[in-house]
Amino acid sequence: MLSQTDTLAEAAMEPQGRVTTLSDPALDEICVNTLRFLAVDMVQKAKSGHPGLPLGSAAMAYAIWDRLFKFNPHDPLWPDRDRFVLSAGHGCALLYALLHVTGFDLPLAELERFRQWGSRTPGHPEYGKTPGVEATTGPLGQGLANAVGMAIAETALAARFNRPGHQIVDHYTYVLASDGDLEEGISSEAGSLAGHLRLGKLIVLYDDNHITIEGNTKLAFTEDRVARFAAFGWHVQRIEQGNDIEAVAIALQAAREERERPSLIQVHTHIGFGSPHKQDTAAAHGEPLGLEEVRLTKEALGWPVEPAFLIPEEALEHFRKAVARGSVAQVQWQARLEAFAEEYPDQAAEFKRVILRQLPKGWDADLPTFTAGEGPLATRIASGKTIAVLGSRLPEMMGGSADLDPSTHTHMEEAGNFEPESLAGRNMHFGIREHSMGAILNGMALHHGLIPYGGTFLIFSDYMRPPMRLAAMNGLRVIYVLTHDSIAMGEDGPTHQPVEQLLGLRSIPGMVVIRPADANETVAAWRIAIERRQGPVALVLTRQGLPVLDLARYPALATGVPLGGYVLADSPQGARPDIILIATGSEVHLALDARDRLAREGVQARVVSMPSTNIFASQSDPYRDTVLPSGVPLLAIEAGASLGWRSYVGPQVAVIGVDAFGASAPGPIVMQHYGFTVENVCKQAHDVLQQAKGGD
Ligand SMILES: Cc1ncc(C[n+]2csc(CCOP(=O)(O)OP(=O)(O)O)c2C)c(N)n1
Repeated sequence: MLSQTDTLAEAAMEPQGRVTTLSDPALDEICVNTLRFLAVDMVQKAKSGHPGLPLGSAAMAYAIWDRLFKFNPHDPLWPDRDRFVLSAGHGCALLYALLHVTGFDLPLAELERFRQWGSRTPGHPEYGKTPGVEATTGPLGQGLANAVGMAIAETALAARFNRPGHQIVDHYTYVLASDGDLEEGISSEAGSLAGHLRLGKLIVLYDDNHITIEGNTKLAFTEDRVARFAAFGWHVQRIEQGNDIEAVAIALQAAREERERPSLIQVHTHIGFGSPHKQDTAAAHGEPLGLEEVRLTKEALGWPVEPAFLIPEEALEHFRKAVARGSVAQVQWQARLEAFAEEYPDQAAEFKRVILRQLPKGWDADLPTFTAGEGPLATRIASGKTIAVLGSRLPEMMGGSADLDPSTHTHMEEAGNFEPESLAGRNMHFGIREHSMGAILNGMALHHGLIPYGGTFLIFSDYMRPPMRLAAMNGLRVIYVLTHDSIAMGEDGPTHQPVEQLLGLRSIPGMVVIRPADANETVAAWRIAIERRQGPVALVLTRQGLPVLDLARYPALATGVPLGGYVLADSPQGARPDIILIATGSEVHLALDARDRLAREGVQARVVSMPSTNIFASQSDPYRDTVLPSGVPLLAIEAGASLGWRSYVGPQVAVIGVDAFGASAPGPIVMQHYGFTVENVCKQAHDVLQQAKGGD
């Protein structure tokens, strides 16, 4: 056995701080069985979970973690660590076992509390809850696509910061993916893009155990997966014997040396390996083996039946070498960073800034202010103009759209395209792949060092919703640019006209949705999005031109947007209003026009612009009361589902909304037919007032 000092000395000679562990098959087997049975015991004690994947894939996971993985258990977030994503999140007992034995801050007691209230070992990995968990996974396919995003981030940052003789960004992204991950369509979207981008430092181990919940994959999944990824442009390998650690390690090494293509290694394994009655069956997938079967499995693999949660001393000693190895790797990297800083002080400071996700001084200095004379201007175009400025001030901004840039206005002039030939480019072309775009954005955000954004039509946010939900759950700074935001987008008709999407996005906990009313509200919305470090922001923008509100006439606009909702135009006589018209986005202009007409009709209306119901909800009660004083009738106007408004502003609100699918016709005509006219708003306002007075 090497002592820790020997290990440090040996590791110090390795260029990457990696140690080629002296192979000791007997010790390897003990280590792998330690992982297997920690996982099995966790699931058994919790009386729920997934023992099959850990039993089958512990050996390949061990091959990565023991032989190649660059990580520091005592500093799980150091920037140049390799990333490991367990895309098959249901197998997380294996990951928790690895984290514990290698020395992360995850005590054995946490393993014993697997899936229990308040534990750091939840039923699927949750980013931020458990040190060493790089991404929240569980919805199959997401983790794989997150990893593509992480590999993109690594590649982009390496291109931006590395200099000859200075490799300060140089790490791999490893994924453990299952049949389910590869069956999900997102794996093809993400795999296709990864192959196109030639992400050579992305390595996927595919746990090919032929079993999913309903049985054998022959039921529904028979294509040649390896050929599929080869067709995507990946480097592919097959390993017949998944428990052959050396074979896996050799394949991983070959994958690392292949720098032009991402790698998929198909590894044949046996779900529930060792279990006499459950191996190779769906019964091993998602339920405890049962006490008797646990005993039989331990006996079959030569493992002591008691005690549960056994970690033999020699295994622990071996695993814990990761701590010394990791700290050496990190120290070496820090030395490289210092050398880099000597020669390139500005770039080094910039690197630290982006990794720490700080904004540079004066980042918002040149943001545009639009004047009324510049209207009509669609908010998507105002957004594009804002992106142009932000993109030049924030080199960490990286994004694009799902093949809709001419419509979403998400391109950054002069930032170049991110392509294999131009890896320092910052404009992404995600292709028509909204689902993976969302998950890739998440991976980019998880990596740190970038502000990722992605654009598509609001209607197609439906295609991106699973990763949007995860962005909110992970607390990731991802920005969505969602244009063509209502039935007013017109001729393309109901398939392209969002109705329930606003409501749907607002209902995601932690998602901030902003639907600005004009160009200046759009700039303010972008400011919020850039400053929000702990969660996603969806900017919901119009296709059609909108007037630019005159800041002299509506001074509240200058400061109102960060409050979510504010009094844009008070009742004309400044008295307590008879009614409050609440509107978002394009409908704010309708509300303003209605306010004028109502005044002529003897009704004093206040107009509240509410670009973000989510942000407004987080304001203090006194502030909300000043905007919406109790007792004043409310009428909300929004070209989207009316459901939701009661929870945003109170049970008494009346709503002019869209509660049916739209129609194909020019936008103004559609809006007119759905009641978005000054006449109808005024009529509804009178009705509301009538009802408030108790009339009918
Ligand atoms: C998007 C999504 N759909 C469905 C599920 C439910 N689910 C969990 S695991 C699984 C399939 C398991 O098969 P596989 O991926 O091969 O894992 P293994 O059986 O090898 O553990 C399914 C359908 C899920 N987690 N995510």
